Amino acid sequence: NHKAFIFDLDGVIVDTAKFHFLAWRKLANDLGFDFTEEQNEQLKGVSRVESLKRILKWGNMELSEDEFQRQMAMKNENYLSYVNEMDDNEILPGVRKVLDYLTEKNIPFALGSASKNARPILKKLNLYDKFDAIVDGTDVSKAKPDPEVFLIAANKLNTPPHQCVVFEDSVAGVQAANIGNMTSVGIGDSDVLNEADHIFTDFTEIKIEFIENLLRKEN
Ligand code: G16
Ligand code: MG
Repeated sequence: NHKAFIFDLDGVIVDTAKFHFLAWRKLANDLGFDFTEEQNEQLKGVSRVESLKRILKWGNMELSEDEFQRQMAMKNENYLSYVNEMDDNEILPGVRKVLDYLTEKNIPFALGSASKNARPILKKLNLYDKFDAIVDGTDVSKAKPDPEVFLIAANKLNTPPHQCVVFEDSVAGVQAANIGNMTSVGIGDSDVLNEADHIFTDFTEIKIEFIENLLRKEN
């Protein structure tokens, strides 16, 4: 049976994906080019360093190591200026209902995020103490689609990977869950996330019966 749940942060629990997009886009614009929302899909779930590498490639640009670090720091500062305005009203619709259900039923759940800002964001959302484990960008060495972040989370939840369910909004994250032998639930566009075992547009579409079925289902 499925026994534990792992949630991505950006784009699943909270819509910080839009803040990442705004901040990366400003960086690109300041460097003299632009990129599309479609290209932005390739940044979701991807680490800060890897995101900047991809963006610079789109702009046909190379930066010195110092300048690379400086641009990353500026992006993060800009990103945090949005994050600092956030409170628990920003928790995406339908998410709390699922977390509350799991808490009530004593089913363990973890955060599995690529973000180095995950812990402060969870605190801002008043969710920090709800999670049985938190694994974020400060804990991992390999970025999604490598399953490292989810495998560490499964381990912390004392649950074998095949009994874990992962909620993800990114292609890289869905792939990481699949490679890690976990059940993947994609949150977002079904055309983009077609590799997921289950796909929902957002959490308002997820009924408690779906969670109960996952808990019953042999995997
Ligand atoms: C998130 C976002 C990515 C972002 C990454 C690193 O991951 O989806 O777009 O680049 O974290 O974030 P930071 O710059 O805050 O360390 P996730 O896994 O929560 O979706
Ligand atoms: Mg995400």
